[in-house]
Formats: sequence, C-alpha cells, structure tokens
Amino acid sequence: MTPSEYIKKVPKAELHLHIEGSFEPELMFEIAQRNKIEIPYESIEELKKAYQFGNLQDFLDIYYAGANVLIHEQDFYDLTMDYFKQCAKENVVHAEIMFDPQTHTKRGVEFSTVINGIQRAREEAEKQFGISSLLIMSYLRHLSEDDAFETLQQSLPYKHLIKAVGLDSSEKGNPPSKFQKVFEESIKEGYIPVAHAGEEGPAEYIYEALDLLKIVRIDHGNNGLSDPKLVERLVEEKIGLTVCPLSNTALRNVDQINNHPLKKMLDLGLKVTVNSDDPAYFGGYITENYLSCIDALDLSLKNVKQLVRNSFEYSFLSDKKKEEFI
Ligand code: ES4
Ligand code: ZN
Repeated sequence: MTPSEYIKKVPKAELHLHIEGSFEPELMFEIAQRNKIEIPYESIEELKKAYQFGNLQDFLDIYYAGANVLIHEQDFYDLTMDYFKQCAKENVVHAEIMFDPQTHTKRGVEFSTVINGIQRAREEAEKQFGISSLLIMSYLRHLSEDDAFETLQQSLPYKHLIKAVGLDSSEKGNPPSKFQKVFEESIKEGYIPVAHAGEEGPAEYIYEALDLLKIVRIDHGNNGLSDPKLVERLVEEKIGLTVCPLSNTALRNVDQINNHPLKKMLDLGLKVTVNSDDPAYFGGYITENYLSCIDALDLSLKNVKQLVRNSFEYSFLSDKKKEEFI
C-alpha cells in the first residue's frame, strides 16, 4: 500500500483545529442570510478570492470577520456539525477542537450559546458517526489577561465539557508570559494547558510556554527548530507538536510545501502530528495536509504510520481509549 492510500483509509485523530476556521464560505453565506447580516462580498467566489494572506494577522482579520455572522446556538451547531461530517468522510475518529469564546462574547453572544451549540453537535457526532471529541477553550492573546480571566470564570459552569485551555491569535508581541497567572488558575480548575507557540513567534516563546504556562503540548512549534537545545528538550520531555503544514504555507511561515520542516522534525525525534488548523481558509482538511506532505517531502509509509500513531499518543484521550486506537 502507498502512503497516500494508507492515510486516506486509516482511522486518525486531529489535535489542532479551530472550529471557527472550519467555517466554509457556503455555510457562512447561508447563516449570514438567515441572520440578516451583511458580508462585504458579493459571492462565495469573491469571498474565496480574499483568502490570500501575507501573514497570520491578514488571516485573523478575515477569520474574525467571518465569525461575525454566528449568532444563535443553531449556528454553532451547524458549524460544528459540518466539521464532523468532514471527519466522518476522512475517517477522523477523534478530534480535539479549539473554540475562541472571546471572538463571540466580545460581540454580545453569550458563552452558553457558543458552547451549547458545539456540545449538541459533539453529542450528535458521537451518536451518528461514533466520533469522539473534546474541547480546548482558547484565550485570545491580543486581548488582556483580565479578559482571559473573565472567560475562565464564564467557563466554570461548563467545566465538565472542556478538557483543556489554549492560547491563540496574534503571537508576535503577545508572549506567553502575559498569561502566566490565568494559566496557573486554569490548571487549578483542572484544565490541561496548551498554547500556540513558535508559529510566527521566536523559540523564546516556546520556552515561556513550557516554563511559565506549564503547557504539555505545543500548537505549531516550528520555530523551535532554530534552537538545538530546545529541540533536545522537546524530544526528551516528549512534548507533542501539532504541526499544520497547509496553514504554514498559507500564512507564509514556510515559503513552499517542499520546504516544510515536517520530515526534519520527525527525523529529529520530535513528537509531531499533522493537523489542519483552519481548513476552510487554508485549502484542505487533515487528509489533504497529509497528502501534500507525502507528495512534497516524499514521506515513507513508516513516517506516515508514525504520524498517525502520534496523533493518538499525544491526544488527551485516556490511556485506555488510546489503546483502542493504537
Ligand atoms: C490561528 Cl493559524 C492560527 N494561529 C493563531 N491563532 C489562530 N486562531 C485561528 N487560527
Ligand atoms: Zn491554530
């Protein structure tokens, strides 16, 4: 079997997916219409043409604008269900889904509206497709730590539905150290800490995420490669890295897919996984991410098997559940 044939069929896990980033233009237009919200694009085609990004911030501006049309619980349900339907098609059997409460509460949408819609879709996906999932509540790092504390408070009635906390949005100029106290408190509440680090920011931010936020998994982490001591530590401490190849090229952190460091990371013994990040914006879901790398980096079947195995091993499933999949 070729690596490409293998990856299409094999049960796999996704560990880095922003639910707001799986918002396909078709659904966005549909929801905008029913909520009577104007979007500044005439058609789906015109909207898609705007998906040309020079960097992370270019993307985030469009991503937040897209999320503006999400108002009702049903909208969050539809958004999440669309993603699960794609998971079912690609044999993603477990998904760790990030959501950004502040993207919505800042616009006057209640925390409860967001989580109830997502939760209903999770239950439906488990029942209909047998897909397991868990939630990572991500703090927006361009906002203040006080704002993150407010979000933490809002989450507490729903603590049983949320597994982990994350840190996303504009990385440069918003170091992990800015959120040290809210992560400490989040851990006390029982949340597992993760953070985006080393996507656009320097290796120093990865050290901060490890040492100050006590994170157990890194979202992206590519820029850690510039520091051999850090690489050694990430290998030694078995820190999972949720790498997102098509995201990295779309946001120009990597100039072209042939130059993506995924294979190098694997060869160094880093605990890398392949993920889609914001698939509606970056040109492909998880399988497409794998296929692009198989093709461009000439990944072997052994490489791909390792990546799939890592996707379960570095998930937040219980050891017993992991055993079912590995
Ligand atoms: C994100 Cl690619 C990326 N980086 C940081 N924050 C994000 N939120 C959604 N996608
Ligand atoms: Zn991300």
